[in-house]
Amino acid sequence: MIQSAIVRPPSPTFANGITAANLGPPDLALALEQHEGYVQALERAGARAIRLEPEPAYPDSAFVEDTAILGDSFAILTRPGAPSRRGEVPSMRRALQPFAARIHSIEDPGTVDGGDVLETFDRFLIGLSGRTNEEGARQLAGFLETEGLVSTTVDIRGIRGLLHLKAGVSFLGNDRLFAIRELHHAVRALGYEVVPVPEDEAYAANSLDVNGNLLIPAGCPRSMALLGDLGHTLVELEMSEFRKMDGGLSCLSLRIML
Ligand code: CIR
Repeated sequence: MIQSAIVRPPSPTFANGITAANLGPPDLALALEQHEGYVQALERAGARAIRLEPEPAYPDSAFVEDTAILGDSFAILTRPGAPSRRGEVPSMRRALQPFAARIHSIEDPGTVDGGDVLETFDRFLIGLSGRTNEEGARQLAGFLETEGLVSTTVDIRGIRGLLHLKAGVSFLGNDRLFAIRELHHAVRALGYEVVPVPEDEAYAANSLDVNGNLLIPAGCPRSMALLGDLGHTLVELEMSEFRKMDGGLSCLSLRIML
């Protein structure tokens, strides 16, 4: 059960963040509205929202998921792959202190973005990407092992346009993953059952289960039909302004199970 979720609204510098999306600049007022809709969906799903202050010094700081990986009693603070994002970590350390009995940290020269880390029923998948390097993945796997958890790397560096592992795959429960075509082979080889993301709806690959409610970006009707037929309770959310900044649903929160 996800008890709480850390979120941070976008700040007035939001449009200065990193993006390769080519969808134009985000509208801050609309982004704030969409963020509020997201937070309300989390709360309706039973997760208490812990709202951090906006951080104008860090334009990408609304994407809180990239700064930490959480277990049931520990946190692993990341060292984000983009140097402009590393200053987001200290305030996340402070926010996590009350929840984590143990805090580990990825150290230089390792880099990890939380968007590359997908927790499934039996292990964590760690994407090797332009943001998460081999040394970061090695350190992360070591911390997870210390905590009694298993992990496997998935190399996404050859997949054009895929920023993070979780931009291409989400966990649907049991051994089932919702994945873009480019990842089918890799995740099937690991023993997962694949639900294919419809070709023209790749953005839906970053869907997020919150206590049995599957949050899914608006504008993906084929994914809605497919996942609805599989029995999921769906919550559709407007994400256009975050998409412009290469962000998806999962990256807007850090979920706490305690
Ligand atoms: C970045 O490039 O770092 C941000 N503009 C987007 C991060 C999205 N994070 C995520 O999907 N986990």
